[in-house]
Amino acid sequence: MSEYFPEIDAITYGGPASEDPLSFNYYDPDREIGSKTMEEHLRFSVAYWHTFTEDGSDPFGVGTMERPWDDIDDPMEKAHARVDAGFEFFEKLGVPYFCFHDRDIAPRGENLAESNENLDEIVDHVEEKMDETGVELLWGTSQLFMEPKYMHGAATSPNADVFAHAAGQVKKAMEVTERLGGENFVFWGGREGYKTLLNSDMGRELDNMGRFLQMAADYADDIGFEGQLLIEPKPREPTKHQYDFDAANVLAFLREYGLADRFALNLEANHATLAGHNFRHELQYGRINDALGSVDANQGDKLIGWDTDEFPTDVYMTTLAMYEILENGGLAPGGLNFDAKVRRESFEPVDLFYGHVSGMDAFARGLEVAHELREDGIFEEVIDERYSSYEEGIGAEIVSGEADFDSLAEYALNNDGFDLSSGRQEKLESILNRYILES
Ligand code: XLS
Ligand code: NI
Ligand code: NI
Repeated sequence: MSEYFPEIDAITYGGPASEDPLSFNYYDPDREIGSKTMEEHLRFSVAYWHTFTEDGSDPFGVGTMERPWDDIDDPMEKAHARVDAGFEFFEKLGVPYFCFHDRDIAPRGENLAESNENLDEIVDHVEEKMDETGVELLWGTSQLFMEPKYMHGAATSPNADVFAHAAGQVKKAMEVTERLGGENFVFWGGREGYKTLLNSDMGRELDNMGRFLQMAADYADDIGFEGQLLIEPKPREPTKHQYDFDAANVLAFLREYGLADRFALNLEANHATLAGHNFRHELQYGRINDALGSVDANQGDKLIGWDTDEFPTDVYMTTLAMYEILENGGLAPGGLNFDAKVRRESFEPVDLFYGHVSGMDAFARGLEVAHELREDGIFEEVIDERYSSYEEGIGAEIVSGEADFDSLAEYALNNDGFDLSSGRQEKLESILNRYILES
């Protein structure tokens, strides 16, 4: 079998002083941080679509990428070559997981039956490579947005035949994910949203989306799929308004349709910023609602209003993300999936390695710092102190339910002193910087 990345050796840990950008400065998979190794904490995954199927084209220009499978014309042969290249890449990078959409790994056929056949043939190959390398599937998903039939949505399409087709496609993708031992199955509502309310019945579309997800959960039970079902929020793009806007919106939807026990959230950094939140906000919102399931690790550009899916290199962000993940008790069975792509100007295969290595290092360093911040109780102490008035006296009565408006008004009429304390934001920001830069 040919080697697709012959110029790259396995990436190894070189330590903070290493000047080789094809070595890890911080990611040392076997190193223990608290009770788990870095590998167990971080559960890194490569996104098949961004890494092996994109060509760098954008609305203003054609593809730019040079890829080792470029000269293969037959779509199935090309798909097989990508599987070999993919597993070579995963192994050289040293990631334990990958993620895919059904249509990334195998080409779409003339109809659903042919697409399913293509998928089966490629999945045989994927399964062999998984056995051979030990690389596992973090999650599978269905691509329900690329084909023209999905122009109005899939589960929320006004056309019932499209709803049925989407159900058939997801059914197959779930079977394949189950067969490959996938630990999660993701629903990102690609075109589940609207361009204009002038032609849309939002109530009916949401009801249909609820029906679709209920059927998916039922089917997961039917086939004994024990993985986690995840919904990935995103506020816009490709539609003007996506129904899965953000974590809070998705949780309200799941509760309305009785699905909250069956689905958790797959939260993506760039989607958080598009929704007007920072990444930590979304992670914390998921965590406090017991719904933080998995993470699409990337970052956006603050000056650009769309999903740029850049590799995460902002250590400030990765530190606070890892802080939330540690507070959550980890992500398993979820993980950190690099839903990220190299820029179209970074067209050489080696750039795929640079991108992933820098993202893995940024999260590994974030993990180290977040762990130390928690060990030293830096924020915990300040936050506990800030809310301490609820631990005794009138505060404890509010929390226990003993207090009501009568008793509180009486208390307030006899109490003029407020023992307020400083929020200390600036002090905390300075301590955080010291931990990031020096610990
Ligand atoms: C697109 C989404 C997509 C999902 C998987 O913006 O992030 O890549 O993660 O369908
Ligand atoms: Ni994503
Ligand atoms: Ni995205």
